[in-house]
Amino acid sequence: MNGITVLGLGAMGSALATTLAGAGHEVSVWNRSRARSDALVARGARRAETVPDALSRSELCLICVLDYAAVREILTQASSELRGRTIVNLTNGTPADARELSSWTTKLGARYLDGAILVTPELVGREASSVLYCGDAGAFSEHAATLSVLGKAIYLGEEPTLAAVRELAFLSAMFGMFAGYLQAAALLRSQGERVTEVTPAIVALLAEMSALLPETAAQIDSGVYPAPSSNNRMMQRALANVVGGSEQQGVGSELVRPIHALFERAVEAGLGDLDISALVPLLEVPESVHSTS
Ligand code: FVH
Repeated sequence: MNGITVLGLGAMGSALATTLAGAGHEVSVWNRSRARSDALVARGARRAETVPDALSRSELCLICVLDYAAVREILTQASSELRGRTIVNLTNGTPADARELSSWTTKLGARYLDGAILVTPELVGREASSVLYCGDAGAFSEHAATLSVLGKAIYLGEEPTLAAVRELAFLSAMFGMFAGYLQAAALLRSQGERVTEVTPAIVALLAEMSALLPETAAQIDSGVYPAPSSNNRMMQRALANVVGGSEQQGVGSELVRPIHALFERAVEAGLGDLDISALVPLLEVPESVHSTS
């Protein structure tokens, strides 16, 4: 049982299996739609016809599918095979998902690692690739060298929610950037401009803005918010113009209204003279009303 099992052969699962096989590991694969394993099998991977068969072949089992509902559906088909296995779940999910799956697999006798892949499938196994892990420390140290084939293996700690929260934070930053860019593109098109012509200037602006983030982070961590040259009151007015101007141009304002509302709340709370970093506490819901789902 020295091989590795990969469950789920979507874009990411296929990249994981291909990379592990390319590094010389014996890889067994299973996917709900059987045809998706054909290409890997043609390159030497071993096809498992059922989930129990796939799990029985390796101590180390990676799973990467659409969501945790699918993970649970898959592993439930082989719950009696979980004992003695290390399950590395690289599927995106919430902290509650991770906590629940960790508890369920552990009760069934498996060691559980929750992970988050920080790159697209094309980059798996390349220099730029990093994967976050949390959960069973012994399982991680035993398999760290194997997992490093996929990208830099970063262990965050035993708490099973660590990787999920970190991944959701990264996705929040990424989707925020893309949401802003989609609005920019729609506005440009409303004026008959070519998005490709203006995009290099947007890229330059975003590079300048993202260079400010370490300073913003220090303010957030210290809770000391300076009065900057670009204050929240000024930005609230500018955002009101982004909302109103978009609507005048026939562009939807659904992406920008929430951020305008947050700045409005900041001004009402007396944070108008401060830096954008002062907005973070406004997003923090008291612990007593945290949702567990
Ligand atoms: N692709 C990316 O850029 C990101 C990078 C960061 C990590 N994410 C997460 O990885 C998970 C898988 O993403 P994916 O890109 O591989 O997704 P798809 O190519 O759409 O493949 C989906 C696979 O999930 C299987 N599946 C879905 N539902 C079920 C189910 N109920 N039972 C069994 N398998 C299921 C699907 O099977 P099939 O449709 O081929 O039969 C695919 O194998 C995801 O969490 C990302 O957020 C990727």
